[in-house]
Amino acid sequence: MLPLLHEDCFKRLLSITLYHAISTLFVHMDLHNYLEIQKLSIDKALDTLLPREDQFPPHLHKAMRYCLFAGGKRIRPILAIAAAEAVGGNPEDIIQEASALELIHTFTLIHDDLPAMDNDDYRRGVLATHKIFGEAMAILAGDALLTEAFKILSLGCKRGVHKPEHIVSIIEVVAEASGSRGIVGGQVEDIDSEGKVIEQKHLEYIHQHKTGSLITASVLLGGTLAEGSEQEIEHLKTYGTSIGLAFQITDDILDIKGSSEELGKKTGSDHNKGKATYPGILGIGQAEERKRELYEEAIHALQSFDEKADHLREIGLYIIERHC
Ligand code: GRG
Repeated sequence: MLPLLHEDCFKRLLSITLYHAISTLFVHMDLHNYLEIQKLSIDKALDTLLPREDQFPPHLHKAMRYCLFAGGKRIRPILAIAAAEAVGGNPEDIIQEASALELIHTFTLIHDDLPAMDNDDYRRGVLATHKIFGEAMAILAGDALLTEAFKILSLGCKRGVHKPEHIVSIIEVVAEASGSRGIVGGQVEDIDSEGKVIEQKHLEYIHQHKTGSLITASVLLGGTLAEGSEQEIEHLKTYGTSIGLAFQITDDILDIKGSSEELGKKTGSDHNKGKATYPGILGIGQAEERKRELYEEAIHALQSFDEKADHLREIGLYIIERHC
């Protein structure tokens, strides 16, 4: 084969290939560092914001912290921070509000694992909250995490870092994303669809609401608090909507192809429960294609942003290529 290529041409080809391989490696290393650094500062904020374990009633505060600090990628607060950066904001200014998103997310995980819902025993590599603290305490710990999140969001006014109208606006966005027009609506349809054959459009509604809505709210929170323009917020919304759906399609695929160790929970549970999933309706190949299409849409939505949106772009790729 080689002699067919002129030596110079071969060297150039080799250096281009090497350049791409090395630069891809650097992007991955860079993102890995970025995710680690953000995760550390979010965990620090969460630890400071939440009541300590020994604060009365200690049983409740222990339960609230148990699943929260068992693990988790912190992708929703990180998306909020990356969105703030994309519009020129300072991540430190929004760390508390971004962390509140993780409280809401963790609450949904705790309730989702309950016997009355998905009845899962493991989460984030450890026994689910209800398996350790009992069902009543898991419900109450979840309730307390949700309400604490809204307290933290409202505190943004007191801190004087953000304009009150921006705080009110993000409270509205996050509340809408959580309630019957958001996560709760998606979860209800998810439960009602178990064991049934449903249309792709219906599945898209479920995924967009039970998972996508909080992801979209996260980028909107970052963009709004960092005072992005109306047009920037609109583009962030499109990014969030596409990447949010891609996130859940990836989750569906990982439930089939992923490893329980990496995921920290049992795989194959969607199939066992008769859950409607993208691979179930379209097959793995088309589900992968749809996920990639959504990633392209998300990246396209950021085309008018400069390099300050690079973390948001890289997180998009991470979301569809992740193993856990
Ligand atoms: C919000 C008021 C309100 C009620 C919640 C229980 C419930 C109603 C909804 C369940 C929603 C749910 C758990 C959807 C699945 C979302 C999802 C893909 C979770 C996995 O997220 P990762 O991968 O997990 O980010 P880590 O552990 O990394 O944080």
